[in-house]
Amino acid sequence: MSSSTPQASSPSSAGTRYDRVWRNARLATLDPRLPGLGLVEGGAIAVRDGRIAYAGSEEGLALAAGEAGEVIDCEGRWITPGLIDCHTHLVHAGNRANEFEMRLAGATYEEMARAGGGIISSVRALRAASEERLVEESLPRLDALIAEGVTTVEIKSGYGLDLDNEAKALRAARTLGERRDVTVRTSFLGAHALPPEYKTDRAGYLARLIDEMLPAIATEGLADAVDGFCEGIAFSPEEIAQLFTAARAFGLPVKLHADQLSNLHGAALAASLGALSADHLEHTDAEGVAAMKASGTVAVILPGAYYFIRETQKPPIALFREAGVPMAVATDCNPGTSPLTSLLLTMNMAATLFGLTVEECLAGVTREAARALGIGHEVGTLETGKWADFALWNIERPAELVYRMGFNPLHARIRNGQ
Ligand code: DI6
Ligand code: FE
Repeated sequence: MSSSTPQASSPSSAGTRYDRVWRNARLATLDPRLPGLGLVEGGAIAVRDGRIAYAGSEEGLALAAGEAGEVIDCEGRWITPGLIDCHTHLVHAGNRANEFEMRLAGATYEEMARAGGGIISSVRALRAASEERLVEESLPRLDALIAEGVTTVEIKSGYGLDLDNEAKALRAARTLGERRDVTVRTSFLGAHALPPEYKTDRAGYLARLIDEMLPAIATEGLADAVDGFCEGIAFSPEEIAQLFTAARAFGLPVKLHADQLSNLHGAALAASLGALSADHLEHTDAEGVAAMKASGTVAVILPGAYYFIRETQKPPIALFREAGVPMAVATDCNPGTSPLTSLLLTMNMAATLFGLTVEECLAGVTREAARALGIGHEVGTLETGKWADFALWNIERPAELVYRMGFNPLHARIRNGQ
């Protein structure tokens, strides 16, 4: 084993087995074969070609001199998988602070949505913005997530609601992934709201979604998944079922905003269509939970929206826990119901508001978030073969990541081993 002082030599030196090794670390691997957080004291991670070649005890690595291009002494710091925000609408234009003020004066979210505010006001703003402007407005939000150790982020469309503007938003999301060192996964959320021009023609918009927008977006490879908002103020279970059946025919996985404001049995619907995840779930009942368990659908818990619109109905966490439904935790970053760009604070909310444990919170922003995006085989844990995405923290114990509010103890963020 090398000495405890950092040493570095050329990563290209001949005969090296690893490009880089992080040693003298405490690992929260989130390896599902280990109990709890999958802790390894006195741990090391070795990386080759951007992927984890070894994660475990230093003794197990038994590194010989010259075997690693670079050895980094972590000085006992904690390492977790890179954080994953698996549900965001972070590509949007403008903000809705005005509506926030109206709600403080007594209006409800649903009242404003029905009065033409809400999502539709963000649709007007996004349609008026150029693609480059959208990228520029969204970058600070992405940077805020990255600054806390996020290495993968999901970004939805849903404020365009016609082909050109939905495609513009999805391209902007892809561009964000090129401008920053982060993995972006996109979801097509054309079924977010009825656009103003179809206000009196639901069937017309649904036909357009299925026959025009979805095929074009799928063919251009702009979306990694298809999402929908199943709600009284949005789309019915029957409409969502039609759209998702079409999405599956294009080979696209589906995920659903389900049971957020009322119980339309969206969770059960999502499960019946093999959804990767059902999200929000405040009003989901025991049948919905059982259906999700049977289909392996991840429950994405979004405490930011619950908090911000002062919901009182909590998602059935105890039922998910009993049934063994995996729970992810995400910001839902959006201008209307969750203007939140801190995944650390989101974990605190999930614990404080919904009673998630520290282990559930941390698994929820790593392993289970990866699963909710269908990329659990690539990221989300510190396991051999996965991308070397991880975060080093200045903390004494993992609970600190959940406990603090508005403090960022990130020491370093590694993506693809860099
Ligand atoms: N549920 C939400 O909380 C957001 N979208 C959704 O389907 C709200 C989006 C907005 O108000 O702009
Ligand atoms: Fe959302």
